[in-house]
Amino acid sequence: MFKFFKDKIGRWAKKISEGSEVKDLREPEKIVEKKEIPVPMKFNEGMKQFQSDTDKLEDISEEVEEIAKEEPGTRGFFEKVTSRIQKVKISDDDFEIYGEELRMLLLENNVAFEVADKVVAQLEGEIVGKEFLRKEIEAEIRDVLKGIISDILIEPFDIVERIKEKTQDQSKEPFIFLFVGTNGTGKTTTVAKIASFLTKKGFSCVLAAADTFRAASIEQLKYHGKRIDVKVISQDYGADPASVGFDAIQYAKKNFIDCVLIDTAGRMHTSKNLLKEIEKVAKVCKPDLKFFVGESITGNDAVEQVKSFDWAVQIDGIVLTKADIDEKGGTALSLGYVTKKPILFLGTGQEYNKIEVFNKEKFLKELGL
Ligand SMILES: Nc1nc2c(ncn2[C@@H]2O[C@H](COP(=O)(O)OP(=O)(O)OP(=O)(O)O)[C@@H](O)[C@H]2O)c(=O)[nH]1
Ligand SMILES: [Mg+2]
Repeated sequence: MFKFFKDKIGRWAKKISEGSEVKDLREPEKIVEKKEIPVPMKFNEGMKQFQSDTDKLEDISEEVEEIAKEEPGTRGFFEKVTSRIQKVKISDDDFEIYGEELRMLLLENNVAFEVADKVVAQLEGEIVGKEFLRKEIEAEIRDVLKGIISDILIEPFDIVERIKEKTQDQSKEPFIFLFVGTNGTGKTTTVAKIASFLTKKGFSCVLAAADTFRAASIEQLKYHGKRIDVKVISQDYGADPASVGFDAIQYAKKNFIDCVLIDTAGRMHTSKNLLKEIEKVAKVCKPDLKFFVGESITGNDAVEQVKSFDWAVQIDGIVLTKADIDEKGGTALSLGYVTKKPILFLGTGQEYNKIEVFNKEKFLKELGL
């Protein structure tokens, strides 16, 4: 997962560190001219001379030891050491080039324009004009980027706790989930995966086959229900989806079932009528959580989708499916940024157990940050 982003960010940070303005830390009179360097020089002699030349510098003994372990080769001792203590400053001009490269890199990796702009502008504010030690710049830029991206991703809440809060109450009201999204993003599979996840956590579940539109959708949900041993409430094709959801809630109340998961038909985010229909399901069923199910691989299009569904039903969280076949990873950033809603689950395959509770730290690591 997310391999592309990871490799490229590393290379970009390296490039900016190599290409930026280089300043020599040493005072001018202490700079040892290249011609004065005896080559080849024994390590101990070199060390002594270097230390007397640089006694005002910070402790670099660790680096020197590291260099000493290097194969004796073409690079002179001083060349090796000084290259490690050079300071690098990223100027406005440097950033103009590298910032643009980063923007392109983010866009290529499915990060939406507005999010890429924000990341680049924020990074510019934090690194331009600042001095970095050359050997540390790559790590420092990664850290700054990590902070920026971490702030964009909304911290996910614990759905198990949310369910407990509601279902432990004496009212015995079931906890209701509504799943929405465009066609084929993985809603039905996600309903089954989350029901299976919740069953393992000790909650009883019922599924509502509220996709009464697509051919074979009811049979598909019933097939999943059978395999995970969860009851499915359905009506006929063409029935009102809100009424199917309502039936499932009544069934849950009567049978003391903890959770109702309502599957809905995939619909274009541009269709006002279909968005009105999903609004009605939300009004009638009053879900506790409304999940937008989007594909990790969709990129910029998913941004438009999530905006429409959020506008129609005010989503509470996002499930990103097909993360297993996404090498980029930018969609999570974009959706989180435009909705200010958390990613709660990642779909990572076609089996029921291929669902992960979204973990920000793990995700940042996957991105190589
Ligand atoms: N690789 C992979 N495939 C997935 C994942 N989630 C769903 N799928 C596959 O995506 C396809 C569509 O899944 P569905 O669950 O039917 O999607 P849907 O959103 O309900 O589709 P509609 O009801 O037609 O809108 C199926 O082949 C699923 O097996 C995932 O996390 N990873
Ligand atoms: Mg479906």
